[in-house]
Amino acid sequence: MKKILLKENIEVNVPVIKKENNSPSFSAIDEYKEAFNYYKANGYVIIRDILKKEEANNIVSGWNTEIKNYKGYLVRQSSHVPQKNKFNDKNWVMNSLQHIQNLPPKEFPKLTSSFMDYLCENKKLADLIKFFIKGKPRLVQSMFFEGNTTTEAHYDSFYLDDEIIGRMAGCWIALEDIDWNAGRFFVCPKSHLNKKFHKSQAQQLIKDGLGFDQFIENNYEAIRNNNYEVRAPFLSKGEILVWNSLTIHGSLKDINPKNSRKSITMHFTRTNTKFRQSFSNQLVELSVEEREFIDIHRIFSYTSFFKLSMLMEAKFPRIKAMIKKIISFSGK
Ligand SMILES: O=C(O)CCC(=O)C(=O)O
Ligand SMILES: [Fe+2]
Repeated sequence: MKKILLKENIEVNVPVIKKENNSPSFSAIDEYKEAFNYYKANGYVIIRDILKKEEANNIVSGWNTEIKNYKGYLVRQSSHVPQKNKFNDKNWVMNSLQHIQNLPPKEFPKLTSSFMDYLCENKKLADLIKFFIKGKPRLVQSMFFEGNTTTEAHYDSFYLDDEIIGRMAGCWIALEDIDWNAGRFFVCPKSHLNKKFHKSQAQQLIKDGLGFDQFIENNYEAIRNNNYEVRAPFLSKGEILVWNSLTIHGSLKDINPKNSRKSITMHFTRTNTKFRQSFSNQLVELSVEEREFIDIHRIFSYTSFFKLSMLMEAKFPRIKAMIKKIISFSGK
């Protein structure tokens, strides 16, 4: 076990080996109900037997050959503007990718087909999530991480959620064994039960004229005040951690790590319901591509026009912001 200081007065005991995990894991083959009971009580659960190790390897191979050699701009999770790959000295891509489901299959055939075949068309994953969120899953967001981006403590419902608050589930999918110092994903068990605090926060912060920094600080305060345990379980290649949209989570910092943390996250709401954009307090309709097990929402597509606008946004972020301002001003 290693100790990492998450923030002042918040320590995390990070398991180095599987045996040190405080979290049980459940099989997607025959332990649905037990897994769901654990998820309901704790706000997260670890699932095995969904993604095979060879399948994880194939996804990674698509990432390595296609994304790492790609020279253009892509939409990133770690940045507001589209970026080219940023490598560290270990050759890991440090700017995490957003919306794998939107990548054009022609340019990224292996990554897109393995993502679709092994995850979006995965009946076991779909059945499990369907059981958890009580409806056919709709993929609303996905991300790919290689190098650690260190995500501050938050809960996703603050940004997005199902029409019913607390019905969205996220999946953190390990594509390699995740080392204790690689920027482990962490969760605060039972923090999803603090519903009153979670539900009112976004609108309260807007009312008070406060922003995201205050939101992050409030989450650390909630961890301290409620004495939440912070767990950063060992996940081996192919294992999946499912968490609830109201559960506080993030990823730990690393110090000179030996390994990357190749992983995918996916967020699911129930299809055929409105989608909650919490910060703007709006319920919106989403168009989806209907598929057998999981419907897919694609927010944009990498058309030539989109590529050009990404280039503009990346090169002249101020102009784009100005245009947005003018449009919203003239719309009033
Ligand atoms: O892996 C991470 O750093 C955080 C991912 C996350 O917060 C999410 O996908 O909702
Ligand atoms: Fe998150």
